Amino acid sequence: MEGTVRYVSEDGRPLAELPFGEAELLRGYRAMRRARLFDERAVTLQRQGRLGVYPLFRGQEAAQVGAALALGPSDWLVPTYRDTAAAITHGLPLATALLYWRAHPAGWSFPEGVRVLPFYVPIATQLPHAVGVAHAGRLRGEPWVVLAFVGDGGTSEGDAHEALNFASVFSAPVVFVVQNNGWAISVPTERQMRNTRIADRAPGYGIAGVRVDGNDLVAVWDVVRQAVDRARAGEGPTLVEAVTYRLAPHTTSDDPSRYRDEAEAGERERAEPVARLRALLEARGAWSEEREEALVEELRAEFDAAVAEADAAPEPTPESIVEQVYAEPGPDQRRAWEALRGG
Ligand SMILES: Cc1ncc(C[n+]2csc(CCOP(=O)(O)OP(=O)(O)O)c2C)c(N)n1
Repeated sequence: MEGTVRYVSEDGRPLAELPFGEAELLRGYRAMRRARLFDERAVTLQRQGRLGVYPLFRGQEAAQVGAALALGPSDWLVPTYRDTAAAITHGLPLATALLYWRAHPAGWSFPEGVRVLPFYVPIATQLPHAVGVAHAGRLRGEPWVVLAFVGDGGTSEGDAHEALNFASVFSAPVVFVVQNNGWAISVPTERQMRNTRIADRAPGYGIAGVRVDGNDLVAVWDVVRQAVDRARAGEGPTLVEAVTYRLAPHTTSDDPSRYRDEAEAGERERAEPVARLRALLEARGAWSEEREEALVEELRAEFDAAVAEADAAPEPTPESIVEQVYAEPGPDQRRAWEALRGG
């Protein structure tokens, strides 16, 4: 991990003076633990038939939560399907996230005031959109910075190149966070690209690039915070490569044992982010088993309340499939709507 920003070792020892105080570290731990609980419980709901296909993020909590914590309330988050942890950290209500993964119309548009775009499933499509939001904000004199996520595989798409180039030329206030989690479904990073150091592409676009240990919450938070500050100051975009690992299957429909040596995943458990920050906090006397139990109980109650709220959403009607495609339905949508209504 040469040339990679890291503050905390895999066993939770500080490697440098930490840029955050205890209250911030506790806030970061809470947000990561909350995200992990969401992931665990979402899988259970999916197995019960109460969510559709669900993309897990276990092992990537620090990359997502650290980046989201670096945002201010006016900033926008543009997530891929993988980034529920980031979205709930930036204010997406848990019930809305559940409804989204339930493919319920009430989860298709996010509540007013929540500056999170819906999860993008087509790979890298979100990047030109993110740059557009950033550029538009500048033209309108809005103070927002846009944080866009993409996977290592997603960086091979044309959209990624177009977004990086446009953002560079127009100094758009955008931060690209690549979660390099080692795999694009079954394709390992080494088979996706010759140069697996994705941050090294930044100089080619004339922008800043940083490689960070994506399992180190402190490092991700600090690096992205600096990138957000630069963007806000008009100093242009940054390409942040967060090196992490997808401990879980690609989605609940995937079986990684078909393509991945699962001993590898077992080995990577050692570097995982939640236990790492917990070890750091415990060594400082700022965390304990009792505090953990109390937190988990509180988070379970929060999640249960979100499930109850999602369950109470009205049963969707068939025509809702086409209602939100355009502001004004075109002839095709209108025809589909009539047919779905039995007309
Ligand atoms: C345009 C497009 N092509 C192909 C797919 C199918 N697909 C879904 S996920 C995925 C791999 C993405 O890998 P990566 O960008 O590394 O993200 P990760 O899932 O590892 O977070 C592919 C090819 C898609 N969703 N969209």
